[in-house]
Amino acid sequence: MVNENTPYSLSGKRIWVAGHRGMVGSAICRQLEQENCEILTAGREIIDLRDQQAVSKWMTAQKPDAVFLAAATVGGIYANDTRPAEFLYDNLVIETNIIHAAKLNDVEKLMFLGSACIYPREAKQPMAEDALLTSPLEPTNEWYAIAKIAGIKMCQAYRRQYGCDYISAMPNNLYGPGDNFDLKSSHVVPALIRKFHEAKLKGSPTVEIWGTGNPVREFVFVDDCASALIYLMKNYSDEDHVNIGSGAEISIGGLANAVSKTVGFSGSLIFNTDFPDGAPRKLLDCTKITHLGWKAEIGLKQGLELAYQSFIETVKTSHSRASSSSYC
Ligand code: GFB
Repeated sequence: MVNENTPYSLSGKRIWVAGHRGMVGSAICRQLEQENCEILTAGREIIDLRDQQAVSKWMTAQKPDAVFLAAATVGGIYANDTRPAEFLYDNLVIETNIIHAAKLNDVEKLMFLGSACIYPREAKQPMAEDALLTSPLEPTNEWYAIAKIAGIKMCQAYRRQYGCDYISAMPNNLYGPGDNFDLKSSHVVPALIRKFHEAKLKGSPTVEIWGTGNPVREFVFVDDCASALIYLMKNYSDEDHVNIGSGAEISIGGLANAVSKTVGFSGSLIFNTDFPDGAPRKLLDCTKITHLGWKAEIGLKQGLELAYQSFIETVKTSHSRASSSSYC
């Protein structure tokens, strides 16, 4: 929806990317470099975003004009299911600290980043924005989902009561450069890239896939997500959140075959049903963002190739760091 607050120009603005070292934050920074703006960042060594006073002090000193709120405690199904307190507390406190400090410091525009797991487990597919809060959540990620729903509501409440131009976007399962490859906390794409790569190197005959392989997911390449977030920042101003999807839907079994082909692994798959499947299907209805004029450009095949290349780079960098530090 276009109203008096759009288009919002980023030119000449001081833009804080909160969470700039994460996969999404770093993709936003890469794309903001093409805008004529000043990018502000603050790593963990500068502020703990869970510390309200520190956030408030930093924002008062830096006075950003706009904020991308991409900072969050995130993880895949296992991390979500086993660390509910961290996923609930960290995310609630980070978003409330930043949104409230933005209001106190007259930030002109704020983009809050959520996730497709805000929708009910049994939501009608594809899931449109109005499916929010219509029935119970998927239990493996309800803590994270509740924190993200609270973030959407914070933006809506600050818009209604104080007239703040805060918007929210909900991307589907993200992957790409800068992903987390730790097998206990990662999402499925980086986990499978790593598992297949290591199995290929070791000559292992099999790779373990969690769950039945039947759940279906829609994957969004992170640079597409960053382009959508910047597009919405410039062209959208309303209280309803906006879905970001790609249409690239595939079963986990199908994904495992696709990753195995990308990596060049020729063994077989073993499905371990001691691990949960999570939501049966999560396809987003992207009618709204399509009507606003944005669409994803990177398909799953190309995206997996790019993600695998970035994993190889990460491995090379960490090996060279490890070998140089061993000489110190
Ligand atoms: O990506 P993922 O961890 O998250 O898992 P969700 C997706 C599917 O892949 C699940 C299966 O059915 C997993 O059981 N899977 C198979 C694996 N092998 C693996 C593996 O080695 N690692 C992982 N991680 N999964 C998350 C939510 O749900 O989605 C978050 O927990 C967030 O809240 C995120 O919203 C986008 O799609 O199930």
